[in-house]
Amino acid sequence: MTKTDYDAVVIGAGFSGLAILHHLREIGLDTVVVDGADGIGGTWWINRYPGVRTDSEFSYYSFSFSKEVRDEWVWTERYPSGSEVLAYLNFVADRLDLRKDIVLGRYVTRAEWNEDTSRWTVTFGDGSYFTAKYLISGMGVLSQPIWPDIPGRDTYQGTLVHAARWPREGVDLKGKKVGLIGLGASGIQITPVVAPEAGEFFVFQRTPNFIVETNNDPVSAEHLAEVRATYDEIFTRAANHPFGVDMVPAQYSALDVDPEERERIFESKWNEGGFHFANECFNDLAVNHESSELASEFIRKKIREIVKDPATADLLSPKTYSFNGKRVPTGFRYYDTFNLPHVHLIDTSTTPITEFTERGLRVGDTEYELDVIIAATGFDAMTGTLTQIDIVGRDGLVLRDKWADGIRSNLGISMNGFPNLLLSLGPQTPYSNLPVPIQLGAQWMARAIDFAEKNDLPALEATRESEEWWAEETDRAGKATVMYSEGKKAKAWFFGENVPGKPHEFQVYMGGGQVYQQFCRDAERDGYRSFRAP
Ligand code: N01
Repeated sequence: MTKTDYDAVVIGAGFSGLAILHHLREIGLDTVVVDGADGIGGTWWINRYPGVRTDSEFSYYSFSFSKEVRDEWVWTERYPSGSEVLAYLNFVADRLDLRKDIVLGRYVTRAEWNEDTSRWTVTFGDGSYFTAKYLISGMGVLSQPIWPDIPGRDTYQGTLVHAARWPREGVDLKGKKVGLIGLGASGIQITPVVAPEAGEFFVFQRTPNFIVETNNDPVSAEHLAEVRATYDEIFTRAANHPFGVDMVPAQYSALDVDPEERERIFESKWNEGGFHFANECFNDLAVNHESSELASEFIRKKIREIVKDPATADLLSPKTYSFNGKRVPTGFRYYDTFNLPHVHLIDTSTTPITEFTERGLRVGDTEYELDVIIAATGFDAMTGTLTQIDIVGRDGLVLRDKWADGIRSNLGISMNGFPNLLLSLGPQTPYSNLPVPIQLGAQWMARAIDFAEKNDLPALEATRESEEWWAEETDRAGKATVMYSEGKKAKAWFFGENVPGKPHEFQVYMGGGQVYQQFCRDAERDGYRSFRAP
């Protein structure tokens, strides 16, 4: 008979699922990972849009816990492509012999806690099920794509594709009239890669972003050897950094230096590329509106230097919010793309896209005929994957209903009413380069379960008090950043504003990854009392 009962069921075979499986095996737990997809890789299996790659450098966009993996895997690019990260995760699965405990092609539709047996029943789309004492979500934070709320989507007769559901067989763009809706991190990666393929490329922009441009260099053998030799220090620095990157946080404010010095620092970090600009110039670009505005003005100047047409440069320059007011995307020659004669930037901030038509998109009185429309319009972030399936806890409580008026969790890991349900990267966890909190979270979880098993705890379950404390701390930390402002404020997924009906609250913890990890260590030192609901 096929086995159906386990100590732990982990949903999701991406970075989280692999790390959790590895660490739960270390404490002797009989664990299975399930995933609805047909391959290992999670986000990196699903996301195959043109240009998909990391926007963190490989040295800290990877696991540190396996010396074999560190020493044997060969990274080829400073910012690895999606296919390289996917290959890395498959290598991790093989090298750590994880594959035999991963079941693919099983989509979870429901998970229900049984009070009599103190076990979860995890049901799949085909009606089959597994049972387990512990249920762990590794479903990712940005896995539930959303379409734009533009009428007439079914009317359109051309090829319509969502960036996060790019067909495995690809999309023929050669010489085609292509339209792109959405300029978050996905659209910004798509733009420079699709533009040279397309015959005409129409980029529909509602809100411009501040983009930190970078070069993507090949990784030399010397650099790889140096990273391998110092990986523990790299990971420790990333774990102690607010955003989980291997960078030394700047020590002073943008307001502490004179304008010439400020310009020199901005320029040198801009040339280092990507998040170096965001993290290493000054210590207050994310928390002080005046400093953030100085960085904004520097980037606006860069846009004017790169983009030849002044009107296009002006449109690409955000004015309604300042730098760090939204999640900052890394650009790989994004701004340069707008110098190509067949690339057209269409401003939809004042006249929104009115409708899909049979042949394309209408904006006000103008119809744009398009062979292909790409929607890079984002995700029901942080909670979407958890609320779109029925997760039923104690006394029939459904997680979706628990969170209807606001997220409640202890450290984004556990919810009152849901015994032995643990989340990797739940809502209210840090805004970060994600492999760092994923690895630390998997290790914390393994220690917590080990403690629960050795001490015969009835279950790991957040207390109500801990949920209120964490909701207040998440709110306080978010409101201390430039993401929050009564006046000049960006509309963004981190605040739940991109999904109609979602409560407007901080979905992520903005107080710093290192601060969050300290809270997790404190809970552990305290014998997990805030995870022992009466
Ligand atoms: O989605 P987004 P994303 N008409 O929500 C626009 C991670 N990620 O997939 O800003 C016109 O950021 C919307 O416009 P506006 C990363 O954490 C990481 O790009 O609301 N436009 C916006 O421009 C990221 O933050 C990586 O005015 C419409 C866009 O759609 C997160 O995923 C790569 C519209 C949505 O942007 C999400 O990024 C990719 C409409 N009706 C993603 N509706 C890497 O690290 C929506 N929009 C490599």
